[in-house]
Amino acid sequence: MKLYDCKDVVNPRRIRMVLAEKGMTVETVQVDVPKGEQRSAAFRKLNPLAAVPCLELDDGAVISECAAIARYLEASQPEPRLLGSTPKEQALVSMWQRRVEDGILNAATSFFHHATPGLGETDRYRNADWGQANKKRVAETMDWLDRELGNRAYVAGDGFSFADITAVCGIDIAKMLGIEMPDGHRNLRAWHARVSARPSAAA
Ligand SMILES: N[C@@H](CCC(=O)N[C@@H](CS)C(=O)NCC(=O)O)C(=O)O
Repeated sequence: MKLYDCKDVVNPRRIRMVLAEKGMTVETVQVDVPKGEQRSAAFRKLNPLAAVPCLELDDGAVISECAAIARYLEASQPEPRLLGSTPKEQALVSMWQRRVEDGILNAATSFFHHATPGLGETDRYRNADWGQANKKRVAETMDWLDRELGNRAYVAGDGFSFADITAVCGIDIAKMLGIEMPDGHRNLRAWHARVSARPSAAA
């Protein structure tokens, strides 16, 4: 099994955190995303969408999309559970994972690609208004999450899950882009400190 990774960008960190939480190690190949290596013909054979992370299995199958990779890793090594145990837990993790992926992580990266120089490609479609709308979306989703975290310790319930991994990676990349957690968001800030203290957060 081989992970196509890049230390400089946000999505592969989600998978490095899953691996760290599960105590799994896999061979990794660094793909230089800032230099555009993911757009090479060789890499597009692995992932036609030209994005990392991807997990190449020993039989040659390639899995991309963090949620799909996390599902594969959870099925391969179920403990500790990151995608929930009961049907209800699994549905709540899936729901919140998607909400924070869309409203924080993907919104922050859309801001990066549309309203900043992004990765610098001249042929990439850009719409600065769309970038700013996504910046606003990150702030709105942080407001929502702050309210939700008044009722529970973690994003999807009482236990740490893949939804927390996506949220902390999204919030950290948003911060690097200048979108900070507001000072008044005490629940969100306490949750962020709790999750950032886990050894996997350094992955
Ligand atoms: N939905 C994908 C997103 C993957 C993605 O966008 N990865 C970024 C790095 S964080 C990438 O490789 N971008 C390359 C590019 O924009 O050219 C996932 O969940 O894995």
